[in-house]
Amino acid sequence: MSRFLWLLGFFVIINSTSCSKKETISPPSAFGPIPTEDQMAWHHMELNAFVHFSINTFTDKEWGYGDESPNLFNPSDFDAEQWIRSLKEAGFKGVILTAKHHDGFALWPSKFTEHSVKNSRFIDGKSDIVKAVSEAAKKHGLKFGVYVSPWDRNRADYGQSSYVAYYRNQLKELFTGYGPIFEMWFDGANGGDGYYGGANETRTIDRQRYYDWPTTLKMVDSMQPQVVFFSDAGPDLRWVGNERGVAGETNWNTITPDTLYAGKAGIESLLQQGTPGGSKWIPAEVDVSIRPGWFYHASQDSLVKSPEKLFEIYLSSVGRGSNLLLNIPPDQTGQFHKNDVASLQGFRKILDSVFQTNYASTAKIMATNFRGNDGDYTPQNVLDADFETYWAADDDMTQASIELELTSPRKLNYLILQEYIPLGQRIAAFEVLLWQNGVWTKVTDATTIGYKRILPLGGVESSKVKISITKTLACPVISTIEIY
Ligand code: FUL
Repeated sequence: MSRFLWLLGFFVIINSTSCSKKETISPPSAFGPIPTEDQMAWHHMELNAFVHFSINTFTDKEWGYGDESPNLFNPSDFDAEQWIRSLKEAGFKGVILTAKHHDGFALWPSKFTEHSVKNSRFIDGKSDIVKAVSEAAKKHGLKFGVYVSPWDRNRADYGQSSYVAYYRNQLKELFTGYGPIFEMWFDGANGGDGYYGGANETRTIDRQRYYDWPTTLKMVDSMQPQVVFFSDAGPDLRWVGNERGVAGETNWNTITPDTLYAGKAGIESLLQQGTPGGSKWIPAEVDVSIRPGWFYHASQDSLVKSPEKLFEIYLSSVGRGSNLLLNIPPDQTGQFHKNDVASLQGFRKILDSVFQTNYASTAKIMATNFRGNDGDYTPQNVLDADFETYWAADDDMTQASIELELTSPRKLNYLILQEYIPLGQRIAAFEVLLWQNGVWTKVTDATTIGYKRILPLGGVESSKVKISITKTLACPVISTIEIY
């Protein structure tokens, strides 16, 4: 090689090195409390099932008194795979089983009580419903969770410290014997009348102190660190304040847990809405039953929620940034009733047809601003299917808008937005405008987005959509935009 060519080559190398070296623009700093990795995994699940199945299924009750004979538990054709297959086909990602409801009957052969499946005539006391369900879930790729009622109307020592030790022993059995558990659910009904080993009386406990929850949760956490704990007030997931399937139209994942106590005025709307600037990330979970009751009652066979009603609930739960925990109670055969299965199938059909073609994926997109004009934060990032890539504005931009131009005019039914919540929840108000007859026309407005917001657009025909963010707690960071 001549000396000249060698020198030329050298310059090319130098030049290309300096061109590709770009100034790094750092991502926005996290704003306020942010989700843990386990909470984030929970957010991504969106749709989970609750299964209330126990002695109550056979006594036609919602709350067993605690004096029921274990023999009453006797499903005629138990098939956990039938539950899980129906759930999987409908798109559910996890299932939470009532391992123990308030009557104290254990759905696994607990060695700490006689009040369990081991004393039922079902398979001569050889059944283990927790095992069957956890294994079916694992086989079909659903995550498994447990409801373990702290209130136990069967135990003679309920109210004493020995009962708390008993409760912990049962948790040890569940959290060491049944594989990974993604969520532990403990409800707020605590204390009242019951059998209590024959005492047949009313017992009240000090809800704040009796269970010593910090010790119990630490114990569970040491066995299975990935578990998220649900209770009325967290620590990982909060109750949404109602059992109708409705999260707040304004729904902050943040809340200050000390402000949550039973009997507080306005507690339900506080749980529904959360608090901007709350001290902890405790998202709301929306629990609701597909039937009027939590347990199966033949008298409610005609009252199963329709696919349309389930879709409405989906919009008011997942569509408002929460997860839906939909209860489907097996009947006395030990399977989901055909009416419930048909509703789940219809629900899936609606979801598939409504969210079939995402017009945003082929749209042109621009934003009033993107962070440091850096390609890592460009608005194009909201169009890919990757939650981890996002559009972010500069730090001082507390208002910004983003515009999409579709390949041709379409009838628009739904808009889906997702904030990149690993950096915190930021957006407090926004408007959606459609280009109509040569002008931008507002079709809807809303407050929070959070993990996901789904807004109806009313079937209006348009080729351009604008999202104008009018109020934020920090610069907006959006992960996904979809238009159907
Ligand atoms: C409540 C319980 O009292 C109901 O029976 C049901 O299990 C519901 C999900 O939680 O606290």
